[in-house]
Order: sequence, then structure tokens, then C-alpha cells
Amino acid sequence: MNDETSKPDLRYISGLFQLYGDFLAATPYGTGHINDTYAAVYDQSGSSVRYILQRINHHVFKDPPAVMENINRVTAHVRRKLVETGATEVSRRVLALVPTPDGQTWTKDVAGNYWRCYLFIEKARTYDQIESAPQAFQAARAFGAFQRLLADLPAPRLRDTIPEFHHTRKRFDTLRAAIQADVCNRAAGVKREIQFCLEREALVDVLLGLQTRGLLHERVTHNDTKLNNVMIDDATGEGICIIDLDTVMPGLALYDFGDLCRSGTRPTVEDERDLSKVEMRQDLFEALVHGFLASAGEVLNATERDHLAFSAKLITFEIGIRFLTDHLQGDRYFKTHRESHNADRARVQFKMVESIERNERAMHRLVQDACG
Ligand code: ADP
Ligand code: GN1
Ligand code: MG
Repeated sequence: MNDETSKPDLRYISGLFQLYGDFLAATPYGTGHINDTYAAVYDQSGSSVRYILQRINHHVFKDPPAVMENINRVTAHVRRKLVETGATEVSRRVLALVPTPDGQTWTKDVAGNYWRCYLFIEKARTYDQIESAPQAFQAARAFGAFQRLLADLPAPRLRDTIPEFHHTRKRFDTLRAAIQADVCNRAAGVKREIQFCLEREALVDVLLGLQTRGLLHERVTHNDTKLNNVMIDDATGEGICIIDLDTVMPGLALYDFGDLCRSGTRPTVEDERDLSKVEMRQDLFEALVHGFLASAGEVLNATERDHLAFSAKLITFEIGIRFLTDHLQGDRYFKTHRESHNADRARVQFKMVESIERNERAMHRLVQDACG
């Protein structure tokens, strides 16, 4: 059986995809907060070959077939463009779905869970914590390139896999409702964090206002551009493949840049308990700006360029709001691994927001210099 609480029978799940050879083992893999990810190992005539098996979180993604339709279109488009431009190692540069025997990109197990399978990108890894400015540059260049490659994705519009995912006003209002409901009696324990958010309410309407005025417009964006969603090549350090494509859908370019700054400028893990270590590092921000502009610069308009520094603050604030909301609502959304985990994560985001606030003018000047 494969309900969500029991350990899935991964030999059986692997058998639902067109995998050759003999199943050896499958173990939990990665540190994502949403899906259940496993690395499955097969013996193929004497060679070990790995695959990624993922159980899609269908509480978060209410329409998994729509998610898979998006991913199939997006990966096919990127693959075609990479092939056309003569890229090498294409199957390490774009996720490759392994089909089921009847050619589908996903399947359902007997318990009603949705599964997919990808080729395992070898000789590369993801990082939960940024290590250097060159690595920040590489990550940003890869996310920017992904956005640029998808700028001409043919119609129809991609499906909204999580409607209003980055709608900062709605995220704020949901927090306010969670504070009022206080279903777990946790609000008293996070009074300072709540106050921090309430004082900054005005931030949440800025990009939405620019969008309403027609100064920002929708693009195909990734929407979950944290550092551990880009694979970094072990040998060259290149940001070789963008992964975790469930949230690829229409969004603002600034959501992608801003969210990358959240993890890409912070020299600690996302749930660091020693807040004295948490700060926005200007050298890392500079590397992110240069990396993003190197690949996506030519598609950004003046308003987008003008709000790159602001987006770092806004999206860090937004994700902090989401962690705090989840803490207040009883940890129903993000996976947690310890007591008050979401509150710890929220505190790190808010410490980053403060650090960005102190440095925002210098960050903005740096962007202006980089844009020339
Ligand atoms: P989640 O949505 O839960 O964050 P991800 O798709 O980001 O799930 O996968 C979790 C982790 O698994 C990634 O951070 C990465 O380390 C690893 N991973 C995912 N896909 C691949 C792949 N095709 N090849 C190698 N590692 C992968
Ligand atoms: C989740 O799936 P993962 O772990 O890469 C979340 C992001 C948050 C992030 C915070 C679908 O990303 O939006 O920014 O956690 N993904 C979803 O670390 O909600
Ligand atoms: Mg992920």
C-alpha cells in the first residue's frame, strides 16, 4: 500500500515506469519541503543507473495532471531549443521525464498518489547554502537563462498550478486571518514576528500596483528559484539544470530574481537558529545581479531592472509570511522536522529583510551600475 503515511513500495512504483534492468534499491533523497523524492538504483547489465522518483504532493498541487502537462511542455520546449543551438549534454541541461509503458508522463498508484520519474542528473548537485560569489553568479545565470529560453513558449498559456502563488497581498491577508483565528494558540509566542509583518504591510502592494498600471507584465517564470532548485556541475561549477518545475507558470520576472536572492545572498541555511549569522551579503547580491543580467538582461524592461533590489526584500518577506502563517496554522503546508521549525524559518527570512532594508540603497546603486 502507498498511502501518505506508510513507506511507499518503491520497487512497485519503479515498475510503473519504463525502466530497464534490475531494481536494486530506492531511498529518500534531497531536502525539498513539498514533494517526496527518492533516488532509485537499477542494475543495467553491470552498470548502476539512478533515477529520481517523485510523489507529487497533491494537497499542495491540487491538479497533478495539469502540473505534468506544464512540465512536459516546458521541458520539451527547452530541450528543442538546446538541441537547435547545438548544446552538449542536453539530458543534463533539462529534466527528462521517463514515461510509463503506455507513454504517459505520470501515473497513479493504488492508493491514489501521483508519481513521476526523471533521469538522474549525475555529476552535479544542489546546495542548501550558498558557498561563493561565483556559485551565486552561476545559479542566477541558470535561472535567467531558463526564463529567456521560455520567453517564446508557444500558446496556450501555462496552467496555474497554484493560483495566485506569489500574490503578496493575498499572502498578507492570509497571515492576518491566521493571526486572528490563532487555531493552535501560537500567536503569543511569535508576537514580535507578527508585529514585524504588520509594520511592513505597504510592501505587499508595490509590484501588484505596477502590474495593474501595465508597467510589469506576466512572463513564463519558475516561481520557486531557491538555490537548491538548480543543479551545479561538480566539475565546472556551472549551473547546469533548473529543476523542481511544478510551479513553472505565468508570473513576474521579479519573483524569480527576488526569490533567488533569499537563499543566494544568505550565507546560512534557511532554518539557521543563530540569527547573528544571518545577513544579506552584498558580494553575493552583486554576483546574482551580474549572473541574472548576463542571461535574462535583454528581456527585462526598465521597471523590472529598477525593482531588482526591491524584489529581494519583497519575496524574502513573502516567504517569511508564508512560514509564519504555516506555523500559526499548525504546520500543515511545509514539511517540518523539529518543534517550531516554521517559526525558525520565518525568523531567518525576517532577519534577511532587515538586512536588505539596511543595504537597499547600495543594492539599488549596484544594480544601476550593472545595468550601465
Ligand atoms: P521539492 O519540490 O520537494 O523541493 P525537488 O524537485 O526540488 O523537490 O527535488 C528535491 C531534491 O532532489 C533536489 O533539491 C535535488 O537535490 C534532487 N533532485 C531532483 N531532481 C533531480 C534530478 N533529476 N537529478 C538529480 N537530483 C535531483
Ligand atoms: C518550497 O519545493 P521546495 O522545497 O523547493 C515552496 C517554495 C518556498 C520554499 C521555501 C510549491 O520549495 O514556494 O519558497 O519551499 N514550494 C511550494 O524554502 O510551495
Ligand atoms: Mg525543490
